[in-house]
Amino acid sequence: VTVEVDAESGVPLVDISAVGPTDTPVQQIMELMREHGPVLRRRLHGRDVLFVSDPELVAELCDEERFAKQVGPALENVREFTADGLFTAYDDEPNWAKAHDILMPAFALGSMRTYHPVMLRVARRLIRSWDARMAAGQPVDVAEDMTRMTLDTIGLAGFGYDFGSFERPEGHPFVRAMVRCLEWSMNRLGRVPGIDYTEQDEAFRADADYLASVVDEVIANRAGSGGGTGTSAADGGNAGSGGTGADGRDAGSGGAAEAPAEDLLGLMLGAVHPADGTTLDHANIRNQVITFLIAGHETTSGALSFALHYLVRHPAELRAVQREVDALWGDTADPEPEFAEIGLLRRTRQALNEALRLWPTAAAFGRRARRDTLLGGRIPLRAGEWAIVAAPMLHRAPVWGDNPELFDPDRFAPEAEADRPVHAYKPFGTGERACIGRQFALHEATMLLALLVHRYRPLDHAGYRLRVKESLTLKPEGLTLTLRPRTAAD
Ligand code: MNH
Repeated sequence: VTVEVDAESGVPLVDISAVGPTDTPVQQIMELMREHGPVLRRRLHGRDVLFVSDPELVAELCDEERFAKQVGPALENVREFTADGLFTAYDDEPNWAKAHDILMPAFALGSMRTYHPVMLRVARRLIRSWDARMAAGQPVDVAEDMTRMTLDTIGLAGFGYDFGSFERPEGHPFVRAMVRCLEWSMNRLGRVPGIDYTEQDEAFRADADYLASVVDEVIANRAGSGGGTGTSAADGGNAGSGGTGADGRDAGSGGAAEAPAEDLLGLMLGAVHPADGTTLDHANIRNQVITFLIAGHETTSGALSFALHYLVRHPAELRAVQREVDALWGDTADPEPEFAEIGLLRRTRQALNEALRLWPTAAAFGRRARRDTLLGGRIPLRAGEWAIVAAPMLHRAPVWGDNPELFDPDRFAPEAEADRPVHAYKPFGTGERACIGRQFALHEATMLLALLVHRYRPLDHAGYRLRVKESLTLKPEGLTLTLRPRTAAD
């Protein structure tokens, strides 16, 4: 790694070509920023990217008058399999505004009420699975089960489609193909000129085609839906009917399931744009479904996994969350959380916010200058040039106090929040391209975390040391826990 500081702007130019971006590029940027400060230009094989985590400069980048979302190199790669879906659409692509306008109502806070029963139903799948593990004295793989839970939730709530992930020892193949596609998107950023990557690209293409085939099945299930027996997703491996079994137990075994009145797919297939009366075309709907299946579960799963990790690591914080849920649900064996109760779970929500501070699972977002400008009065950006906000370091900036590595949910007490600059916390991006699924994610995650700490005493049986795995998003790698039932003493 070589470094030279630009005399005019004071921005260090750090050339990492000798080491490459490694398999943890976000953590590499964090290291570089710890060493060279909160603004730096990273050079890799002649390509330069400006990374920013200084809260004042980030506040400028979040000014929608001066900057807009940039589909940076990482998202350009994701675009290879999500095209003009909401996440990877260019600002000026007509389908972005169209899909945004059609789908917004489905993500208003009030709409969460319609997803709540489905979220609870899938939360119970995870609990049943964890009960069985507990009874057998076996540890649970946290990130894997959180991923099962979040995938089944977005599948059912968004598209009336049941991935039945808890019935599958290896999880749903959709998840593995998706993770490989995300890894391809990430690793492609570090390609060395002159090397042949045909093999990787062909494997990627096969995975992307498979994702598309699952999505076509999700759509076909609806289009021709008389409901009824579900066919399993494209691997052909899973028989059985979706939905709720006669004994009231939720079998969750794959395929079509009853959808809420107006879910995402219903909106996309039916709704006409308020302004021009047109609907989304088939190709775009396919891109949206694939986008939501990915964006709608991968990051939430990581957030839940980090939150549980930190609660286990900080027993006093775990007890604080347990006091909160106990006050609501007492020692009821199987609480029936109501929609409105989830909003009361402040302490649980604070723990999640704090986990997302330390490890914002979608760690970076790009901002493009709308016109020639000077960032911080000293860093020139031409119209069209862009910078990347590195959220994990923004979230460790001096405004967070002198021990930013400490997991401390009190940082999200209302008084503390009022004292902080508004742009110091950006786990969900910014502006009109900020996360559309934020309320969805927080409702789902808060409810599950609350139900888990209400029911179990989670134990670190293996002396786990946090390792953060990067596949474009972040997850704690290899986190397993054993579970005990709560007793009066804990
Ligand atoms: Mn989500 C955009 C983080 C959960 C659907 N999401 C973004 C962005 C961030 C983000 C950051 C902005 C990226 C950028 O500027 O380039 N999202 C998260 C996190 C969680 C999350 C940390 C969970 C925790 N996201 C969800 C869920 C859904 C979802 C759940 C769907 C149900 N997110 C989206 C979509 C976009 C997005 C769609 C793109 C919105 C747009 O550009 O119009």
